[in-house]
Amino acid sequence: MRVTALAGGVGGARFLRGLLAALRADPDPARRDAEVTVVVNTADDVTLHGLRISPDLDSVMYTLGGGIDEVRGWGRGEESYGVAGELARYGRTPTWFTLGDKDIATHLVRTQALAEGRTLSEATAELCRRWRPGARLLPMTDDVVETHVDLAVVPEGERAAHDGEAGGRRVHFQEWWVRLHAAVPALAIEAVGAARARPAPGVLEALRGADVVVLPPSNPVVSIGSVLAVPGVREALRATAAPVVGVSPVIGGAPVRGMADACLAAIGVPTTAAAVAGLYADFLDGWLIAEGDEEPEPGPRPLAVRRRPLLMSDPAATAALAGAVLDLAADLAAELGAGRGGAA
Ligand code: FO1
Repeated sequence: MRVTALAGGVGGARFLRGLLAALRADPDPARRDAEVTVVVNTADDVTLHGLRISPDLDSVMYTLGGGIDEVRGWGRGEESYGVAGELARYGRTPTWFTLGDKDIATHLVRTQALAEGRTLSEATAELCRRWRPGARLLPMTDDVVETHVDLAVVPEGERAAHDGEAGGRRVHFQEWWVRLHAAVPALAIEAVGAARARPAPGVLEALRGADVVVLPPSNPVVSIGSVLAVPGVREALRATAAPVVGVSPVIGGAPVRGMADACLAAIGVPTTAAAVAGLYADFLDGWLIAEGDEEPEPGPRPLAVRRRPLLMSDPAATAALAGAVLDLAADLAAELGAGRGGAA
């Protein structure tokens, strides 16, 4: 069985750990021996202190490989910050993005690989040879795509860049997310470079050739949305014979974690499970929502909706949620196996 997931950072990584646990514990050998491919968002990537940093690839790699900082969901566990302290003493900025000493080794390996002309896919494969995540991690693209955010106002306490500057100052996503805590409203969020980006090797095949495609509860705008912005990805999701099943990242009008509401507000989408399903309506076949949440309006495709506890409060809860996704996919495969073909 081939399972392909799209994923962003922290929430996606935690879900994927539960998915792998559920598969590996399943008595059905098709599930137990499933090949899992994860297509990971790279639009959070940023170059700081001369290092190329891929936060979502690293969150997935460390979480599945056992090296993650469990509390934060990013960076390494048992970390020290000696280098970051030295950089600050040199007056190097930014200091708001804290790089741990062990984490820096990952960025050095990636940066050196890229400098030697290898691709992000190749650098990721090298890093995964150490971490052995138990799934194939693919960047969504090997081209540079970066999320930039147009701020609605000049951040509190900052000087306007020029007289009359009101909104529209453009910052890298990481500055908006980490330094400004997404507290400054965004006029627009753009995955810069996405329109010219090519899917990384294996990405389209992993979507078209899957038996199941899974959308973890990652940020629908800056994580899943960025992956969908890579030309060819959406078409592959529409065309795949696999059932595409997602988990709502929103419970009761609020994001489960992170600040997806700030991102949804920036694109004028309500923070509801139904509205997020609407962003995926042209390819989604199944959607898991929390007990009290509204079902999505009927869209261009039949959508099977199930209510499940969505809080990934511990590994067992996460594995149970992943199991519910696999069960819905199996039910849909049975139906789709019969009727698929005409579905646009
Ligand atoms: N998030 C923060 O809120 N503060 C940080 O200082 C920070 C550093 C950092 C370093 C490496 C890395 O891979 C991720 C890091 N993150 C940090 C998380 C990062 O902003 C992620 O992109 C978000 O969590 C969204 O995925």
